[in-house]
Amino acid sequence: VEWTPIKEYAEILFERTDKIAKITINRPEKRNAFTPVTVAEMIDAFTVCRDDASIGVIILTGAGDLAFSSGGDQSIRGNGGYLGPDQIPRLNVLDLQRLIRIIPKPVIAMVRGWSVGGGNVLQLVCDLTVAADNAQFGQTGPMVGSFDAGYGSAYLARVIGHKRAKEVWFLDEFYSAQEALEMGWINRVVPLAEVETATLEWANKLLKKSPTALRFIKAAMNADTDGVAGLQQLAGDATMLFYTTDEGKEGRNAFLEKRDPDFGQFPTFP
Ligand code: 2NE
Repeated sequence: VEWTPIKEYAEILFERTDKIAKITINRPEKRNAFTPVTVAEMIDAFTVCRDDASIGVIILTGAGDLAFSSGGDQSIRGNGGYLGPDQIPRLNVLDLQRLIRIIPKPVIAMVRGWSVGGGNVLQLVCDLTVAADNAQFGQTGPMVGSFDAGYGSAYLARVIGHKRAKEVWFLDEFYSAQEALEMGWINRVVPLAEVETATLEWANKLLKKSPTALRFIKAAMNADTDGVAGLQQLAGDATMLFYTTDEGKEGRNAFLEKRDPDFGQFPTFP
């Protein structure tokens, strides 16, 4: 497969092949640990994907065979967050988690090697995960004096169950791809050499489905887990569709034409 660069960044790669975009954390010497800069670049790339109607599926991955991501870069962890060039302590990976959740297109995590800490939470919030057979999953927060008690814990409990989620966080052990698959933590395990082919195979299947159907399925599942914020997203998708209807347009047109709207002309289905 030929990957064409979309935009140049310092700490990530951003490429596409046809309607599939690939965002790659590119710090393999640190097992793809992320900094505020890495995260800001991912937020920018995901935003480009969100706005570009010619992109239908996004793959998130890490450079090399050794790691998807090892989480926040502990060497630049400061007092209250991770420090970038501006020295402001940030936890901007939480904004990225939200963006992956709300982007109305399928996001597939493609995991090779270590998927650890905040990196593994990124894997978790992706819609689907395809892992290589060398992948290892774990949360190490309590070991290094950190935790993600949002999606990383509460949502993890929804995905793999409360007992398992507590085991994962309390014991800080690593789980093989096969174990993660059995827990429902990930979707598919394939040999390392086949992971990109398998991920692209799923991406191409998704591209054949109705994007609006996938969008609402994602929004509905988010609404169930994200409370009012999730409902806002589902409602926003409904508003988007409503704006395309004659009934929706009648309200706007009547206002602009300074007349009473005639909503009676539109059928109400049971
Ligand atoms: C990932 C793991 C298990 C890999 O082990 P191994 O043996 O394959 O590699 P090694 O030698 O540990 O790592 C290679 C190089 O990458 C650096 C290491 O320090 C090492 O550097 P050099 O000695 O070659 O100079 N490296 C690896 N992970 C790093 C990291 N996260 N930050 C900075 N440098 C890192 C093993 O390396 C490991 O356990 N890494 C730490 C995992 C971890 O605890 N991550 C942070 C969790 S907290 C978090 O992510 C977080 C959060 O909880 C809440 C909000 C935001 C973030």
